[in-house]
Amino acid sequence: MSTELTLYGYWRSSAAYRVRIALSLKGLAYRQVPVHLVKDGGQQRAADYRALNPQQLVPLL
Ligand SMILES: N[C@@H](CCC(=O)N[C@@H](CS)C(=O)NCC(=O)O)C(=O)O
Repeated sequence: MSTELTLYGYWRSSAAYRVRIALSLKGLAYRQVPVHLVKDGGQQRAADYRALNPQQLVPLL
């Protein structure tokens, strides 16, 4: 069984950076989806992201 990991993050987010480090140390492949925390008033507040993560924070794995 294989699971595709998706990391929603922002390049300046230290919390997302820590998850990238952990995934790298584990050797896990993942795809990244950028969530811009400033653009458009913060894409973490957009309805489509809020549906994925009601906390409206990155990272989301
Ligand atoms: N305890 C959370 C912290 C997540 C967090 O604070 N993320 C910040 C970026 S580092 C964020 O999404 N901020 C967006 C906002 O406050 O609207 C975690 O470790 O995942």
